Amino acid sequence: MKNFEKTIDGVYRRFAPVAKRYYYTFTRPSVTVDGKPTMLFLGNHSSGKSSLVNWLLGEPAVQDTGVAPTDDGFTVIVHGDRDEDVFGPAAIARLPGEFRVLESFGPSFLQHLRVKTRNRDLLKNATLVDSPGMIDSAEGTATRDYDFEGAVKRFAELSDMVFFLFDPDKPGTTGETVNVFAKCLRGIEFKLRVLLNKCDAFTGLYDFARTYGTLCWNLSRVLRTKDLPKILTIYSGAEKTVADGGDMSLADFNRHRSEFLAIFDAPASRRKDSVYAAAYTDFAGLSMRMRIVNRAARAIRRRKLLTFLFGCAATALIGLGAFLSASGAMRAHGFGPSLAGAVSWLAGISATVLTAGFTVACSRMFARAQRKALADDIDGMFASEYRNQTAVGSFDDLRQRWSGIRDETREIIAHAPLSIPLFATKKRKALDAVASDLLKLLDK
Ligand SMILES: Nc1nc2c(ncn2[C@@H]2O[C@H](COP(=O)(O)OP(=O)(O)OP(=O)(O)O)[C@@H](O)[C@H]2O)c(=O)[nH]1
Ligand SMILES: [Mg+2]
Repeated sequence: MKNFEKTIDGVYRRFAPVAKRYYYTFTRPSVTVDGKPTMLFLGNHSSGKSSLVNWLLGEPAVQDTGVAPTDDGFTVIVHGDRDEDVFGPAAIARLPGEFRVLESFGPSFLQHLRVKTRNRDLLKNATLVDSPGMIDSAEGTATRDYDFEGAVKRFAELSDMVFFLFDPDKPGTTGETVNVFAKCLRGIEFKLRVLLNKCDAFTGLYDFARTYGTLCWNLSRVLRTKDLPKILTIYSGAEKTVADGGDMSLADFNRHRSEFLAIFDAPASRRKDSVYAAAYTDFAGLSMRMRIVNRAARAIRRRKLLTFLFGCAATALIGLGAFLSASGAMRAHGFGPSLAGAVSWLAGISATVLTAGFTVACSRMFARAQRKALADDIDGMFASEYRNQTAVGSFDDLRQRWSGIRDETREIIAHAPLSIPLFATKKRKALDAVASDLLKLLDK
C-alpha cells in the first residue's frame, strides 16, 4: 500500500506542471503515503449522521445530536492519544496534507471546520467526517456563507467512502440533498453507499415499503447509473429485535447493520480502490484535455501563420505599390529626383506601416473569431479527435469522461491563453502510459 501511494503521489507531482498549463484541476492532487481511509457522512439534517458516528466510535459520545439542525460545519474525527478539539484555520494543520486543498474555500468555510482527535480503536484504521445536514430554506435554496456544494464535492473527492443518509421523515425530498446528489457526487458514484437510517422507527411493513419506494423514486431521478445503488437499511444504537413503533421484526435490518459495520473492518482496501479510481480519472481526464486543447491550439496556430504570411505579402505589395505610384506621380508633375525620392519613400513606408497595423488587427480579430468557432464546435472537435476509438464498439467511458471536462475545456479554448508545452504529444503519451500502468500497480 505504501509503494502504491508513493508511486501515485510521484506521478501527480510529475504531471502537476502539465496540469497547470492545461488548467486541469486534479481531484486528489496529493496522496498521503500510509494515509488512513476517510469515511464521509452526508444527508438531510437530522437524518442521524452524528448519532451513527457516535455509535461507531462508542461511548462517550463525540458529536452532539438533536432533532433541530445541530451541526453547522464539517467535523473531521481523527485518531490521537489525547482528546482535543481544534476549530477554524488551525484545524487544517492537524490534518494530512491531502486536506490542504480545502483552504481554497476561504475563511468562512474554515470557520465551519473542526478537527476532533480521539483515542478510539476504529479511528486507528479510518478517519470519519461528519457534515452539516442539508436544509431547504424558504426560497428553495439554503443560504450558507461558504460554497457548501463545492465543499461537499471536495470532501467527497478526498474521501474513500461516502455514506449518504436518508431518514424515514424525508426520504430524499430535500432540495439541497437532491442538488448535492445530482451535482457533487457525479463521477464518484462508485464510492457512494446509500443508507436508509432510523429503520427502528417504522411503525410497520407498510410504513417501511412506502418510505423505501419514495426513496427509490427520488434517487432514480438524480442518479445517472442504470442500476439502483444498494441501499442499506440500518439504525444506530443498541441492537433491537422489534421496531419501536410497532411489532415489525428488525432481523433483516440487523443483517444490514452487520454489513455496514463490516465496511469498517477492512477499510484499507477501500482506500486503495478510491486512490486508484481518482488517479485514473485524473490522468485520463488530463490526457483528454491535452488532446482537445492541443488540437484547438494547432488550428489557431495554423490560422495565425496563414494570416501572417498573407499579411506580409499584402504589406510588401501595398508598400511597393505606394512607393512606385508616388514616384511616378511626382516625376509626371516635374518634381526633381531628390524630392520625388523622399516623397515616394515616405508614401511607401506609411503604406507599409498602415497595412501592417491593419493586418495585425485583422489577425487578432480572426484568431478571436476562430477560438469562438472552435469552442462552439467543441463536441465536433471531440468527435474528430477520437474518431478512431468511437468508430468501433461502445465508448461510454470516453463519453462520460468527456462530459466531466467538456464545459471547462470549452471555456479554456474560448478565453484562456493557450501555450502548448514543448513535446506536447510525447508528454501526453507518457501520461497515457502511466494511466494504463496503474492497473498493474493495483495488483501488486
Ligand atoms: N429512532 C431513531 N432515532 C435516531 C436514530 N439516529 C438518530 N436518531 C435521532 O434523530 C435525531 C437527529 O439525530 P442527529 O444524529 O443529530 O442527526 P444529524 O444528521 O447529525 O443532524 P444534523 O447535525 O442537524 O444535520 C436525534 O434526536 C436522534 O436521537 C436512529 O437510528 N433511530
Ligand atoms: Mg449532526
